[in-house]
Amino acid sequence: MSVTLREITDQKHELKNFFENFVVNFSDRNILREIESSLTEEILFVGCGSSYNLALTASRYFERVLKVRTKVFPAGEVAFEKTPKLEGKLAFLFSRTGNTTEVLLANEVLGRKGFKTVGITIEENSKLSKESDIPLVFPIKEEAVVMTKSFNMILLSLMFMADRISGSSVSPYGELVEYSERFFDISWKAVEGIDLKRYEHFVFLGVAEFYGVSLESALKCMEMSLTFSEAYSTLEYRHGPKALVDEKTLVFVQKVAGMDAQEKRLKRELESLGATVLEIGEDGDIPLSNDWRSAFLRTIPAQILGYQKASSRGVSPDRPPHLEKTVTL
Ligand code: F1P
Repeated sequence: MSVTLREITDQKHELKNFFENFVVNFSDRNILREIESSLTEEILFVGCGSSYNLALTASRYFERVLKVRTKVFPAGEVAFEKTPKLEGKLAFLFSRTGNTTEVLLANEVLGRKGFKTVGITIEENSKLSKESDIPLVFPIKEEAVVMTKSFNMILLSLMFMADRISGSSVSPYGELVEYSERFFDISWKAVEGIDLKRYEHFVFLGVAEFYGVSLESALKCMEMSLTFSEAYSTLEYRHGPKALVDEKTLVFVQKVAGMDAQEKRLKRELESLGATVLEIGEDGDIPLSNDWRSAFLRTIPAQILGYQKASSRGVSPDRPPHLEKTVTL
């Protein structure tokens, strides 16, 4: 079996185990202390590729529930000091493998600027884990080149932690995790029902946290299936990108509370241009709560789509051309 498929499918059961055995007790004292003392400052979120998308998604939720100010940068911009003046004293650096050069350089630069760095990774023996001030190593095993389940598991943990710190309700997580197995099966069926050979262009739309999720969805489909894929903040799609829509376009909309009418109008418009539009969210084709906390489930349909499209094209999702698991400069 493909290692990538195995890791995507692991989520069916692993999300629940991980939640019950790790997330509910997850509260690193050092990090909590640092976050609490940084609440009036700006917190940096830094990463590359999927880890950048993860940083972006998590940062929006931190802002939402903790009322902190955040800035998100690709690690390369921090590493080579191309950012505006950096303020604050706490930085979250994301790298699944913990050995991506730009992230390690960013860690050094931030250290010199007096930041305390939190190194978020799944590899205990990685350089990031050794070189960051506060290593945060998640107990997740992931071997494939393409990052799948670890994106969702780390996102779930960080969002849960943000809610815990802010004192907001964490009970929706239990319900969402309970639903994850069914959500996986529904997503699988929905993708299986699509005539994938027909589509050569995937579009993912979402706002705020769900924009980060959409970027990650597009990246999955590109990496695995080598299909032109892009992501936009939902209504931005009208402002130019829709020029490329035709009957080979498959659009996924991440539904959000309060934008029902706009989402419906956009769907009708894109369908009239020939596209197929699937909605993820309340009353959608792939039903899911519109709560922001559902972000950790929302890349699953695209992970399945990337895998299925790769198979339909005879491409191996385990060996994406030109890609390596860790980019070293
Ligand atoms: C970051 C990353 C991956 C991507 C690719 C290259 O790696 O961009 O997200 O899938 O294989 O590297 P990491 O810093 O999270 O290990």
